[in-house]
Amino acid sequence: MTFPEIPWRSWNGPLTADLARESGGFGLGQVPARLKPDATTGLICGFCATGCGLTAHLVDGEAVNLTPDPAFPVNLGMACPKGWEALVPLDAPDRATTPWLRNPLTGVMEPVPWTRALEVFVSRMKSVQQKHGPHSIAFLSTGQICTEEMALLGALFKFGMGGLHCDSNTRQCMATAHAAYKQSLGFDAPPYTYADFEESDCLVFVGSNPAVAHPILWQRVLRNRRQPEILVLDPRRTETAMAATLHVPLAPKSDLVLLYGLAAALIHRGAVDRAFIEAHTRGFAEFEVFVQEFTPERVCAEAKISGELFKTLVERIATRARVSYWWTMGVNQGHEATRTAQAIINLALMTGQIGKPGTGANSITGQCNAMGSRIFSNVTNLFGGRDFGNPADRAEVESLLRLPAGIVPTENSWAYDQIVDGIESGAIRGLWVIATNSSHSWIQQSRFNDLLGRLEFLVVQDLYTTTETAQRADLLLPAAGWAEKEGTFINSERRLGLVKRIRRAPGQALSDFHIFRLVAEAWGCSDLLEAWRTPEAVFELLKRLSRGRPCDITGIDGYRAIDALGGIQWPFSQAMREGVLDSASGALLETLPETRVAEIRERRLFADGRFYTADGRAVFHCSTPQPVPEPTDGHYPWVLLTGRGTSSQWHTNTRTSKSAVLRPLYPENCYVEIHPEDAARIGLLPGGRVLVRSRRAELVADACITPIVQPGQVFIPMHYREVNPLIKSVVDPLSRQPSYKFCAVTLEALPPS
Ligand SMILES: Nc1nc2c(c(=O)[nH]1)N[C@H]1C(S)=C(S)[C@@H](COP(=O)(O)OP(=O)(O)OC[C@H]3O[C@@H](n4cnc5c(=O)[nH]c(N)nc54)[C@H](O)[C@@H]3O)O[C@H]1N2
Ligand SMILES: Nc1nc2c(c(=O)[nH]1)N[C@H]1C(S)=C(S)[C@@H](COP(=O)(O)OP(=O)(O)OC[C@H]3O[C@@H](n4cnc5c(=O)[nH]c(N)nc54)[C@H](O)[C@@H]3O)O[C@H]1N2
Ligand code: SF4
Ligand SMILES: [Mo]
Repeated sequence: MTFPEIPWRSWNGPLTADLARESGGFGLGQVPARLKPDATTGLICGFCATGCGLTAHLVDGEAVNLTPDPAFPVNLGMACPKGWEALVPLDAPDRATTPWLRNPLTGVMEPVPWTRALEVFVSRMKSVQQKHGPHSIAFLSTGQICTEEMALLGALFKFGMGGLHCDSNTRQCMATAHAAYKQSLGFDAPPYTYADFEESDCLVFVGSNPAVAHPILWQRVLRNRRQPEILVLDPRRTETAMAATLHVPLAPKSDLVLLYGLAAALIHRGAVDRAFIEAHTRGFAEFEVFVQEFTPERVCAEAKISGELFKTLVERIATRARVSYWWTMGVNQGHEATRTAQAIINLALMTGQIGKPGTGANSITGQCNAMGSRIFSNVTNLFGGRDFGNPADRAEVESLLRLPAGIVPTENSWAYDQIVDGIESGAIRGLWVIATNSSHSWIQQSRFNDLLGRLEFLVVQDLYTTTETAQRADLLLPAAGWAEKEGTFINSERRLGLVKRIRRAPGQALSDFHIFRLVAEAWGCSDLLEAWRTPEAVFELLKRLSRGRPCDITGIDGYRAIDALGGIQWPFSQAMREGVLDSASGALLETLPETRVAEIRERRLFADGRFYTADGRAVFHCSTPQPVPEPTDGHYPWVLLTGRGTSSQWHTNTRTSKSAVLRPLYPENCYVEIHPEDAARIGLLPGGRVLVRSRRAELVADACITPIVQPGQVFIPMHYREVNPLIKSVVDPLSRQPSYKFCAVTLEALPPS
C-alpha cells in the first residue's frame, strides 16, 4: 500500500453508512424518525445494464436511502441486492477525496491540489507526445460512466488532444455483440424490449446466467404466463439451468458446432420461414449448404451431449410459436465469439423469429452504460455508430459538431489488446485509465501489470485509492460516482435513463464530466469544446449526431422527457414525438389511448422486416469452427471457466465489497467449483483447498465441491483478483473481445488452511 492513511472526513456524518446499518440496508420503513425523508426522486441504478428505476429518498436534497420504483417499466418495483445497497459504496473510507501524485523520489503517493494535478497531467502527457509522437498516449475507459461523459472524453482525446488509440472496457464485455449485430443487421441494434421475456413461448439462453447476473430480468422471465420452455445452453448447471425446462450441458466452446447443427436440423425438419428469408435476408442459400455437414452425430460428439437431448432441443425450438434467443458472456467471450453470436442471429432470421412479440436474437448487455459506450463514446466507432474510415461520416460529424474540417482521425483506434501490445512495443508510453480496474479485470493479468511498469506516465481516474490499478498510478484523479453527478445511461433494451445528482461527492472529488472539462482547459483545447459545457448541452449534441441514424433520439425533449416517461428507448425521432409528447412537460399526452402509450413505452425493432443494411436485408454469416487455442492435455487436463459468482458481487468488487449487507452474501475468499468425481480423483477433502495452475500462473482457492460443474471442468468467479493471471491472452479476431472462459489448468489438493 503506497498511499499513506489519511483520515477521511464524511461530509454528512451519520446519515450514510451508519444509516444503512441501522436500517439493515433493506427498506425505508426502518429509517429513524429524525431522518424521515422529505422528498423523493427517481434515477437509474448504476450497476448492470438491466437499468432498474430506483426511488431516492431525500433529506434536505441528499439521498438517505433507495427503494425500487414500482412504476418503472423495467423493474416493476423490484431490485437486486446491489441496487438496494447502491448508496453505501459512495461512503467508503477509501474514497479518493483529493488528487494524488506519486513522489518520484520516495515512490509514495502524496495529496496535491487540482491545479497541480492538471498541470502535471498536461505537461507529462504532452512531453510523452513530443518525445514519441502524438499517438503515444492512450486511454482505457468504461461502460460505467454517463454517455455525456464518454462522449466528451472521446471528443477531447481525439479532437482536442491529438490522440488516436483508446478503447473502453466494453471490449471485455460487448464488443462481440456489437460486431455481430453490425455485420448481420447493419447496426449494433439489440432488437428486443423486456416485455419479450414475458411474451415468449420458448426462451433459449446461450452462455447466460440471468438468475445471478441479471436477476431482475430473470424475474421478468418468471412473470411469463405462457408456460414457456426455458432452454439453457451452458456447460455448468447454473441457477438458471436448474430452473430451466431443459439444460444442455454442452462442452465449453462447442457452441458454434451445436448452433450450426441446430440450424441444419431445423432446416431438415422444414421448421424455417422461407417467406421471411426470401423477403428480408441475404445469404441463406450458401448458409443452408454450409450447415449440412453439421450432422446430429457430429454435434453430439463435439458438444458431448446425447442424441436424445439434441433431438429434444430441436423439437422444442421447432414446435413453439414464439422463440427468443438470449446470449451473454458464454458467447461473447470466446475465440470465435462473433461467429457464435451470428449463429444465434442466423437461427432467428431463418425462422422469422425477429421483430415480433416474444422473439429475437437478443444480446443481454453487461455494464449499466455499455450501450452508451457502443454508440456514443467515439472510441472505436465514430459518434452515432459511424466509421472513422468513411470520409462522408467524418465530414458529417465535423459539420454537425462545427469542428474544423479534417480534425476527425481517418484511422481506427487500436483495440484494448492492441493498446496493451503497444505498451509492450514502446508505441504507447502514456496511459489514462478511467472507471475500469484493468489491473484486475484484463486478461493474462501478470503480463498486463508488468507492462504498466514500462509506461512513462499512468493516470487513473477512479472513486477509490485502493483499486489494483489506482495502486499503480503515477497520478490519481478522484472521481465522483454514480448519483453524485448527472447524465444518461442506455440499458440493454436501448432505453435511455437518467442519473441524477442526489449526493455531494466527498472532498474534492469531481464528476468525470467536470474532470474532462478541466483537462480540456488545461490542455488549451476548450475553445474547440465550447458547446460541450454541461451534460445536458452534450445530450443536445448527441441528439444532433443521432439524426437520421438507427439510434435517432432527436424526439427526446431533454432530460425532463426521459424522467417523465420512465426512460425512452431508441429510436425516438422527432417524427415519432409528434402528437405524442406534451411540449411543456415532456410527458405522454393524456389523450393517448392505452395501447398507444404501451407501444411507446415498450418498443422492439424490425417489426417491418427492414434491417439497417444498405438493401434493408439481414445477412447470414458463418465460418468453419476453429479448435480452442489452448486445449486440455495430459499436463493441464481441466478446463477453467470463469464468470459471475453471486448477485452481490460486482466485477472487481471495488464497490460491492464496501457494503456490510452485501459482504455476508458471498464467500470472502477465492473459491473454485469442482465436481465431486474430480475432487475424489485429486484426493480433495471437504473444507480443503485447491492449487489451480495454468501455463501462466497459479492460485490457491477454497474448494467448493459441487455437481454444478461437470467432471473435467472447474469454475472460478471473476470477482477474485487471483484468477485473471491464469488466463491466456486470446481474443476473437473479429471483435477483439478476450476469451475469458476457457483455459487449460491442472489441480492439486491442499489441506484446509
Ligand atoms: N452480480 C453481478 N451481476 C452482473 C455482473 C457482475 O459482476 N455481478 N456483471 C455484469 C456484466 S458487465 C456482464 S457482461 C454480465 C455477464 O452475465 P453472464 O454472461 O450471464 O455471466 P457469466 O457468469 O460471465 O457467464 C454466463 C455463463 O457462461 C457460461 N459459459 C462459460 N463458457 C461457456 C461456453 O463455452 N458456452 C456456453 N454456452 N456457456 C459458457 C458460464 O458457465 C456462465 O454460467 O453480468 C452483468 N451482471
Ligand atoms: N476472468 C474473467 N474476467 C473478466 C470477465 C469474466 O467473465 N471473467 N468479465 C469481463 C467483463 S464482461 C467486464 S465488464 C469487466 C469488468 O471489469 P472492470 O470494468 O475493470 O471492473 P469494475 O470493478 O466494474 O471496475 C470499474 C472501476 O471504475 C470505478 N468507478 C465506478 N464508478 C465510477 C465513476 O463514475 N467514475 C470513475 N472514474 N470511476 C468509477 C470503480 O471503483 C472500479 O475501480 O471484467 C472482465 N473480466
Ligand atoms: S438488476 Fe442491475 S440495474 Fe437492477 S438493481 Fe440489480 S444491479 Fe441494479
Ligand atoms: Mo461485462
